[in-house]
Amino acid sequence: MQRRQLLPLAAGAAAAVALPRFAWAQGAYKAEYKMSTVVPPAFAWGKGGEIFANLVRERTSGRINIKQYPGASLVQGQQDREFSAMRQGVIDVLCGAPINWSGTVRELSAFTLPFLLPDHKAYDAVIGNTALMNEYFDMVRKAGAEPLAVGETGYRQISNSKRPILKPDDLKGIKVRVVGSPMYGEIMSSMGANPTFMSWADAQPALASGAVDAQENPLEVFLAAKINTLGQKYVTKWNYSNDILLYAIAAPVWSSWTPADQKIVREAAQDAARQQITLVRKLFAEDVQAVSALGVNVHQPTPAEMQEWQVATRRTYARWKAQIQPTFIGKVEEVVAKT
Ligand code: X2X
Repeated sequence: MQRRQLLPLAAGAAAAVALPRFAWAQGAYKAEYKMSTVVPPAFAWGKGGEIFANLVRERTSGRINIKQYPGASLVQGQQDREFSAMRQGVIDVLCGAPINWSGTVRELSAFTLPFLLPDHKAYDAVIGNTALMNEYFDMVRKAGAEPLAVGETGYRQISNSKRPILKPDDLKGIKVRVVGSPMYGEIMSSMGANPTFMSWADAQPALASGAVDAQENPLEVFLAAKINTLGQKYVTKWNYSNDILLYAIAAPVWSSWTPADQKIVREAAQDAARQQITLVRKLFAEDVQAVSALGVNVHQPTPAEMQEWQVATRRTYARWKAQIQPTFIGKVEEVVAKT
């Protein structure tokens, strides 16, 4: 409605004078659309946000100006508040990991179950499955945002300051910082570690002071944040969880744009997501070498060790599958089983 009222404005100034003043206010584009990212463009997923904002600015000739706020600064660093802040109108554009929003929209964290997506082949089969992703996108719409595209935040690996982690028992007594979902906490506690929930902003000082011994993040994050300088000496590349990077627009913002601009923005997000995935995978392919070169001990589990991790997390997996979205996750499992 508002959009239709606005369209004649583009045709000429004469039409504009004829319209009541409130039509401008309701339908006008904002000078700036606020995009939250947890990490800045020095990290692959922050970069994915930057690429998107730049493409949108270029392709709309500046009509849609997306400004990136890294460090989740729009929510004072509390990344778990991003989704509710988006619903309240504080954030217009999301470019983030749904695991961070699992307290608000648990079903969106469906991809993060331990060892659900064992490798990139499985990951691609899932995000490339149109029926599955349409179902997921419908969940995003129900939650109040228009989903545009899916990138990859990256396989999460555990690091610590104490000892090599080769088997579940090695985690006993290790204090580990976890993020987002209580599921990550339960994965750790089920194996005897002591998890503490913390935002990314708080994680680095906690590692530096020794308040926690361990953390889990993609190795590109480890490298970009120089986590090795915070006493983290041992890494296990166990690929236990990989979240999507979801590009989405707050529903009221989305509906304030013309269909032509919506199309541009959607395509820009798809292009940005493709570039972001290429970047994150290039870094993934090089990360063992890059982290080892810093003098960090990197362990790559054998198939038998991988089996042990899966067995150790099986019960937590089942519990959280039931709590998150069992039907949808069942379909994800079917797609993965065929890879
Ligand atoms: O806080 C983290 O560990 C991070 C950057 O990986 C997320 O936002 C999930």
